[in-house]
Amino acid sequence: ISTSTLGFPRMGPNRELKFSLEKYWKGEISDIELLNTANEIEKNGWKLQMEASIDRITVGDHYLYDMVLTWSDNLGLCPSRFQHMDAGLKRMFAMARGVDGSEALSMKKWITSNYHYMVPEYDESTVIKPNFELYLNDIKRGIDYLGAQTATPVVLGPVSLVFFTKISHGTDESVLTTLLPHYKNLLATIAELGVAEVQIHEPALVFAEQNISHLLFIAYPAILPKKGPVINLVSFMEDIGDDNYQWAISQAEIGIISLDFTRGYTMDLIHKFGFPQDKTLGVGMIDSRNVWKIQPEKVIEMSDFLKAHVVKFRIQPSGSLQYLPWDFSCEKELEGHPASSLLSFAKQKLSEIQMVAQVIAGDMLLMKRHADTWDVFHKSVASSTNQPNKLWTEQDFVRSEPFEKRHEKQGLGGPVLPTTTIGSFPQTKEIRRLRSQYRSGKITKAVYEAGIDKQIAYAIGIQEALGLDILVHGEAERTDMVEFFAHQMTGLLFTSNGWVQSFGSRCVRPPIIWTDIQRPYPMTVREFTVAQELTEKPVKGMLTGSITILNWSFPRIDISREEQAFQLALAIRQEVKDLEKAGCRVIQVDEPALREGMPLRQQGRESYLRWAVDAFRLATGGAKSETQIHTHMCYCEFKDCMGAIDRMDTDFNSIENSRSDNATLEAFVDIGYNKGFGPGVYDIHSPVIPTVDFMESKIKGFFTCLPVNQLIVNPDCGLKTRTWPETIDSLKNMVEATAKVRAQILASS
Ligand code: THG
Ligand code: ZN
Repeated sequence: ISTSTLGFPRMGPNRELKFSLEKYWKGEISDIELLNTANEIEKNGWKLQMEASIDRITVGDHYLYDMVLTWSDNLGLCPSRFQHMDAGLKRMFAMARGVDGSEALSMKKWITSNYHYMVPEYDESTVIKPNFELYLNDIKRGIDYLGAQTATPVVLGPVSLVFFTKISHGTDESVLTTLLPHYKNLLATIAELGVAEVQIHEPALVFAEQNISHLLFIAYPAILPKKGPVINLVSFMEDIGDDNYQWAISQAEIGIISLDFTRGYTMDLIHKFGFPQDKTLGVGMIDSRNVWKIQPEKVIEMSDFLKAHVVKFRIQPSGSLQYLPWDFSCEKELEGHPASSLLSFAKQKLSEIQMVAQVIAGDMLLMKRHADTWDVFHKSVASSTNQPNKLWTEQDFVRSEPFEKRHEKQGLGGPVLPTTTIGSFPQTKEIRRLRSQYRSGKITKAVYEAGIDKQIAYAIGIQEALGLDILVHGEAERTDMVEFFAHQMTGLLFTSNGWVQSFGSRCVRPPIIWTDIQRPYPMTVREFTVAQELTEKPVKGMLTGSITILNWSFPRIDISREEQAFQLALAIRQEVKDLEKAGCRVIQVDEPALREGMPLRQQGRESYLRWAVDAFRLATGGAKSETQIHTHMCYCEFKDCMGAIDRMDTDFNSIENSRSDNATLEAFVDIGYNKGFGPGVYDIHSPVIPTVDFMESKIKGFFTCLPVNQLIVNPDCGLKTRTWPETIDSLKNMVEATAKVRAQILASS
């Protein structure tokens, strides 16, 4: 049985690409040096895949920043504000990060994952001017190293490129038509290189409810060479839906269809429409988005299924391995841990692919060994923890009184239009140094805490001076909003080097949910208390919600995500109780990833939103009526889950808004949202200080949608990425703008 991969992590075993990129951006190394590093990492990955006897290994896909960005740049798809620059790396990075005065392309979450892609733009001045020199060189290097039978070029398909592009001139069809001749040429050039196969990645196929058929029919087979490499049509993250599946199996020029069997309803499609005998099925059954090794019952099920329905197939990951860290064996602290036999990072996934291929080929001894490993886990690890089942009742999901009653009791004595911030304040060098000294044991806990308390005092002092109404302690003690909480719970594992690219050079280290989750001691009460003792004004307790912790971790696969979300929710619920006991009157439970976890397909959405919102309600339902519960959400469109947001039953909700006019606000008004609301009044990501006038009119704009007493004034989230001077100047203007609006309200009443 043959095997294939669809992509490998690009950061390198020790994030070599990240550090090289950051040096290059600072002007410390040349583009040659940057490319050398990238090529070394790529070769390192090829070597591992070759040693694992993978039959088809991808080449041409070692993107320096992002796949969509590189492809739009190679095609010359350049918005007018960057056209004064020569094509090349400088221009590509300018599009990714912005350059004096020209705003970067916008960034969006990549299909239900925590990876982000850059949104290409097509405007009236865009002229498609392809330059595939670098790409073709990469492919030649791949062929030299791996041989033309193994090296498999990756092409981002034209339909997906158009699908992800923001088009302000023409239609998706007209842009597609412009692109097609260039795709045709490129594929012909690749064919001349003599490779056996080309992967055309068409992730847009999984957006089955947004009809892309017309684009597929125009694009294929117009671009495919009559002779040459076998075409492998690749999709991932979901099933591709009835229409796209039927289209794919009917294309004579497509020899291989790669599908994701770890999410969505892919098996149903094959049951329904069959799989053609003359094509090869790329069976994406090794989860490229989770470190847990496949469950034995899944292997058996798939083996039976393939025998019954498919003639030609190969075993592969469900998508690129870029969503996984590089190598588990680098985790020295987990050496000998039972996890080491059950978890795979990218490198270990390669052996997992081979293991599954051999089991499906009939090696039952291997199967038994794998099943035994899981057995040991269930008998000796998972079952030795306390199952928190039935630790909650119906009432635990409901606040003791409805919003109107709570609202009356929550008067904090502040003015109308209370001002606040989302939670974090600038993470200075000094703060980072303090944390790292503590982590490495260079300073004692007492010294560390004294250092943190100094930061808290500074943050409180600044907020008092600015005249903000609801204060925050500033989160100096926190690195990542998930990591910080996960570290203080039992049942999760941490890696020291398990980095996964989030966007550009930025990475995260998702925790691994290992057994049942418990919160043995308060996680945030100390810092809250330090802050609250310094001020008469209410200080917000700042928590990360259970859905966000779940989505930004690697969850277990042997129990449901719902069960894990509820376990996490109970931990947060205890924290809410302890914060209340410490005198906290306002508690914010952030859920930035709530929307991201929503399945693409309509049929999965309702149940997800039910348990996800239930988990939030379990976390916050125990709060007293007098306690104001806030939440904060960002990075997404909310229109298709407004009912769910309402059902979270928070007293206040702040959302990232500054870049979306009033559209998000209007969506809330449309559903009759009657609780407190804090749409961001300025964009934190821009270094420009927002003026008083700008924010005054922004706030007044909100009145056209919502009554004054429902509003709270806050910026968007992310102040931790800014400096103190910028933060202070911006917030000063925000408070002043609010004061002006308040005065006008007073005068007119
Ligand atoms: N935490 C986690 N996931 C996230 C976010 C988060 N996903 C989406 C969103 N926020 C944006 N993502 C990031 C990811 C990484 C970074 C910033 C925003 C970042 N990382 C540091 C780096 O790569 O240098 C590493 C940080 C560290 O040392 O811990 O800055 O907030 N889980
Ligand atoms: Zn946010």
